[in-house]
Amino acid sequence: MSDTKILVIGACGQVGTELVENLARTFGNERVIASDIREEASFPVKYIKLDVMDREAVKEVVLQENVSEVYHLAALLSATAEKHPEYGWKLNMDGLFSVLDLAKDGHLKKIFWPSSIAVFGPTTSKQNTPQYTVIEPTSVYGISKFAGERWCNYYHQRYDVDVRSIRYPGLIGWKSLPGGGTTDYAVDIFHQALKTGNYTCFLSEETALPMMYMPDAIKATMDIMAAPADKIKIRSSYNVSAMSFNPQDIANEIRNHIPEFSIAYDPDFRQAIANDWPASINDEEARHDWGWNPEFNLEKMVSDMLQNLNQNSIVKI
Ligand code: AKB
Repeated sequence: MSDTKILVIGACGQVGTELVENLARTFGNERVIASDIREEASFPVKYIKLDVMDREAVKEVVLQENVSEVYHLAALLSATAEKHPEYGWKLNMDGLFSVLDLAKDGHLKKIFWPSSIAVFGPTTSKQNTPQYTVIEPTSVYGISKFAGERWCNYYHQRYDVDVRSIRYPGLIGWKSLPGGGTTDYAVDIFHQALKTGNYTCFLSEETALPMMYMPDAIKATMDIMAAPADKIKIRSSYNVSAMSFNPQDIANEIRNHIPEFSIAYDPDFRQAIANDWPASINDEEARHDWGWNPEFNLEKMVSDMLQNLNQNSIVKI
């Protein structure tokens, strides 16, 4: 821990915003650097504008700042990548190679890179989807994440790169607005429930998807990175899960706090993406290998989300 220096790439995103805070709290502000494509950003740590597609710039930051570990979060999510397929593939893949090659060349000790439930496709069993199964992604994002998983495993096997990965489900948090994901209805719904008392959902009411509250996602991310290397048996990416619900489930739970809340359903292009994803995930390997154990279920998450959005006046009622 004494010589740990962490660079978070894509720090301004939904995960990065909270991950930087938690890493700074654990390791100290001076041991964490936040970076993203934006000119400026407000973090409790040093911020550097960085384009992950610029390999030389990434290498320069890693060497100049004596970075030992990279959390590489920058990516185009599912819905946005469908609108910009070539850029989505390029950003998601070239960005990963920028970081993997630095580790291969001995400049990094450890890498975290997130995969996603998006790697699963319509030929995968939807209920309690296992770690090892048929994987035929149909979205640009899912294809890039599955390819990335195979490259992470290759770089570990061939070059002994210590890269660790988890397949994020839909993530829900109150500290940042969502950024182009198919599961992001589950964030938007809270903001609309508090602002207007109603929400029109872009997925159908019975579309069940694997979901996770952000505190659990941050816990999984930091736990897999803290685990001894010999505990990480899977070097593609681990299934992780916390809960599974559909838009009607979360609307009903919100109504337990806001009785007058109403929801309508108007599925758009994101319905086709969601239709190919699992409804629930089996994560027994993550629980066995490195002690994964989520804290939040739907009831606890809804209560915490509404309390924080209210208290932090992020949403004007
Ligand atoms: C998305 O919806 O694209 C992401 C994901 C499931 O990885 N939240």
